[in-house]
Amino acid sequence: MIKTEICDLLNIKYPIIQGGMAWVATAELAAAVSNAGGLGVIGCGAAPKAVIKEEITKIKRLTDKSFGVNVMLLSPYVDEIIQLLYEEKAPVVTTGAGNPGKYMSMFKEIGTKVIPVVPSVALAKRMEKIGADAIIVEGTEAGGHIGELTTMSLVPQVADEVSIPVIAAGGIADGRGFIASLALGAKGVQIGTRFVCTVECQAHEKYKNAIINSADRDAIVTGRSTGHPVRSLRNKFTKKLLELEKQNTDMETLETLGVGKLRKAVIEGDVENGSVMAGQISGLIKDIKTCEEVIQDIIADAENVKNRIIYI
Ligand code: TUI
Repeated sequence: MIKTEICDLLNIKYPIIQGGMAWVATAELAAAVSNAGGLGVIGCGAAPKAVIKEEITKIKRLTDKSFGVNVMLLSPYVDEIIQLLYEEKAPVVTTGAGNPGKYMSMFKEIGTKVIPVVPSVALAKRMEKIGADAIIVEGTEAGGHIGELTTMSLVPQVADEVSIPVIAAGGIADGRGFIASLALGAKGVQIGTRFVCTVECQAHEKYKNAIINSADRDAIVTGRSTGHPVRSLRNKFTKKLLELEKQNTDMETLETLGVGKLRKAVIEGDVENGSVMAGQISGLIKDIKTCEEVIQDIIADAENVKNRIIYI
């Protein structure tokens, strides 16, 4: 049985946290992950307060287990979302795409565990200093908005520099990735793409199939030229973006082109003209399982991998 300090900190059975993916990480998905012994996380993306309030009401109906809410700090609604999470006393808050420093004291006051996602050692150290309970160290293998360093190189560097627990993210989808993360010094993992391809995930079937049908080199990066790199599956939309980037198209035009494209793919199922955000591990994912099966398979596989390592 694999148990780490993350389990006690977050009141969960397995140290597996579900990525707070915008549009994808609804109350249904998050509740299924929490009911399976991990930490389900509602993804706020750029949704307004009323939408997230409904999701929180829903998850409280669907599970009696702990859960988290991911706040995307570039959201125009970030202040009202934070206020909502304060009122609702969210058990766990993860943050992405920025520095949650100015909200930390509010959450401390109500006992909410705050776990920022960081792409560097410097930010990890800053987060520890201002009172983060743990940190999610996300490598560039991840889907969506990404940093530059790989999980393999970033996780051990952060683990050596902070005392709070590290959670590895980016490129993890099975027991091998889970054990590798622990070997690098992490106390748990955050998994996104693998949870997209689950029965309980409400994303369009075509989005799930795009991941299942993808191969190793299909999860590519656009937006490097604007300073907002995003990883998604190669399609008509990424081709157009990359062409425009090559022509040195201005940042504003490129950013405007991205607006509404994640919704287009996740909700409408337009996997050609929409943004199919997914990580590099997409090529490993071949089927749709329940969240319970995903977690049980990771844990069982992790035990096997662990035993095999001893015989090297
Ligand atoms: O946030 C994510 N992944 C995301 S957010 C998202 S929505 C979006 N869509 C289009 C463009 C931009 C956002 C889709 N996927 N992952 C966590 C993450 N956070 N990765 C990298 C970071 C990060 C980057 C810079 C965290 C902090 C940071 O700090 C900069 C600073 O010092 O303020």
